[in-house]
Amino acid sequence: MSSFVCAAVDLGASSGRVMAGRVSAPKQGAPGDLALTEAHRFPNRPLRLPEGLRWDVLGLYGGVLDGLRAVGPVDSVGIDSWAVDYGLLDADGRLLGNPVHYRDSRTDGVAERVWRTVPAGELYAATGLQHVPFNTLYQLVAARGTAQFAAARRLLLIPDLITYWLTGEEGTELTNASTTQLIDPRTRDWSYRTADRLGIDLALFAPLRQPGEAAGRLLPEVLAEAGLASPVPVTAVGSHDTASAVAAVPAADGAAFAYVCTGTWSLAGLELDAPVLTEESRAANFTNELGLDGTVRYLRNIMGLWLLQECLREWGDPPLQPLLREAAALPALRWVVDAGDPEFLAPGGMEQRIAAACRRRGGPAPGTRAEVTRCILDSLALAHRRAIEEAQRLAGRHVDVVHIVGGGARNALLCRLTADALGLPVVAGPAEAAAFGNVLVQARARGLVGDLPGMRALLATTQPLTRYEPCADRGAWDRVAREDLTAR
Ligand code: ADP
Ligand code: LRH
Repeated sequence: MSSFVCAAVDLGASSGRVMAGRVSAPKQGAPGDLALTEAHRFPNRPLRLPEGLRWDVLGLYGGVLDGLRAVGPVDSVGIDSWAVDYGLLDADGRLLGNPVHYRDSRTDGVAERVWRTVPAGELYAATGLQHVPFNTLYQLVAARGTAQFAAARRLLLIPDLITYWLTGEEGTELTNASTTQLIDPRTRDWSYRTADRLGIDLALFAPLRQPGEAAGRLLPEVLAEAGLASPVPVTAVGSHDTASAVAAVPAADGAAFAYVCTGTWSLAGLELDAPVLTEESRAANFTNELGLDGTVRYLRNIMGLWLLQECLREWGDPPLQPLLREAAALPALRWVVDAGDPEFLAPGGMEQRIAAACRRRGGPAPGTRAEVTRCILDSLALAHRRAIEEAQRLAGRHVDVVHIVGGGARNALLCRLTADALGLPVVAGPAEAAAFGNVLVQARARGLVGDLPGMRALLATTQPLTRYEPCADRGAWDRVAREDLTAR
C-alpha cells in the first residue's frame, strides 16, 4: 500500500469531529504526504439531569456515524477522545445509563476517602498520576454502592465504548488506561496492588490494547448506517486525545522541546522516556501519562480555554475574533488568576469566579468582556510558563522551544503571550493535532510512516506552522511568576 485514506474520530470536550486523513509513503525520492480535511463537526453538549452532569454519548455516536458517512470509503477508522470517563455495560453488553461527566460533583471529597486506605504519596509512587478529583479511580469509588454499578459487568472508556459499538469488540487502550490511576507507568500494565488495596475489580476492564493494534471491523449494521460497503477495519490509536496530540507535536528529531496541548484544557509539559515519581513531583501535581512507543507524558493540567468557553457561553456566544482583538490592545498582566486552580473546574458563574480571584489577589477585577478575556489569556500564558519551568526542573531537562498544538494554536494572542511569558520561541500548530496523531498511528500500522520522529518530520514538512518569538522585556512576567496566586 503506498497511499492510505482513513477516518479519524476525535471527540473533544467542546466538539466532536470526524476527519478524513490521507497519507502517502515516500516514493522514488519524492517525500511522503499527509493531508487532513474536516468531514463533519458537531457540538459536544453535556446535559444536566436531576441525577447530575452527563455526556450525551448517543448524540456523540450519532455524530460519529454521520461523520463516517461524510468521509466515505476508507481503509481504516481510529477513535480518540477526552480521558478518564467511561460507560458501564451490563451482563448482556448493554450500556447502563449515560456516562458521568468528569466535572460532575460526585467525586467531591472522594480522593480524601481513598487516601485513608492508600495514602496520596503511595498512590503517586504506584501510578504516577496527578491529583485531579475526577481520575477514573475516584469515579469508581464514588460509583460504588449504586444500583447501576452493581449491575455493571464491563467498563469501557469513552473511545473504547465507541469502538465497541462500531465493532462489537472490547478492549482498553493503553494511553487512555493510563489516566485511570490504575496503571503502573513503569511496567505499563495494571497496578494490581493499587486495585487490590482499594477493592477495585480489574476484571471490569477489557484486556489492554496497544496503539496500532487491530480493534475489529465495522459491524454490518454500522456499514449500513454509514452508507459504506466493503469491510472496514478499526485500528486502536493513542485513544487519549492528549496522547494523539503529543504524538503530532511537529518537533524536529533531537529537539529539546516542551509542548502545550491547548483546547478545553491546557496540558503543558515534556515527553520523557521514564516517569518521574518523586515526592517533589507529586507535590507539584505533575502527571505521568503514557504516550506512544514507551514515552511518558509528563505534564500538568491547566484549566485551559474552558475558562473562556464558559464566559462566552454566559455571554450568549458572541463572536470570538473582535474580543481577541480588543483583548490584544489591553495592557499585559493587569488582571491575573491562577489558571490551575481547581475552583474553576465546575461549570457556571465563571466571570464572577474570575473577578473574585482577582480581588483576592488584591488586584482590580476585570470590568469588560475584553478585560476578562485578557485576564484569561494572560493567566493561561503564566500557567504555561510555570508548568514548563517546573517540569524542566523536576525532570532535569532543558528545553529551548515550546510547541503549541490544539484549538488554542489558532489563538495568536495566546501563543504570543506564552512565548513572552517563557522567553522562548513558540511554534504553533497543528490545531487538529489529536486527529493528526490518530491518522498517523493508523497509517503507521500499515507501514506508511516510520517511528515517532518520522511522523513528526512528516507533519513539520507538510503542515503550516507559525513561529512566535518572545518579546525582549520579560520583567513583568518574572515578577508575577514569583507571586503566590493561590493565597486565599
Ligand atoms: P477540545 O478538543 O477540548 O474540544 P479544541 O482543541 O477543539 O478543544 O479547542 C477548542 C478551543 O480552541 C476553543 O474553545 C477556542 O478557544 C479555540 N479556538 C478554536 N478556533 C479558534 C480560532 N479561530 N481563533 C481563536 N481560538 C480558537
Ligand atoms: C483533554 C483531556 C485531558 C484530560 C481531560 C479529562 O481533552 O483528555 O488530557 O485530563 O481531558
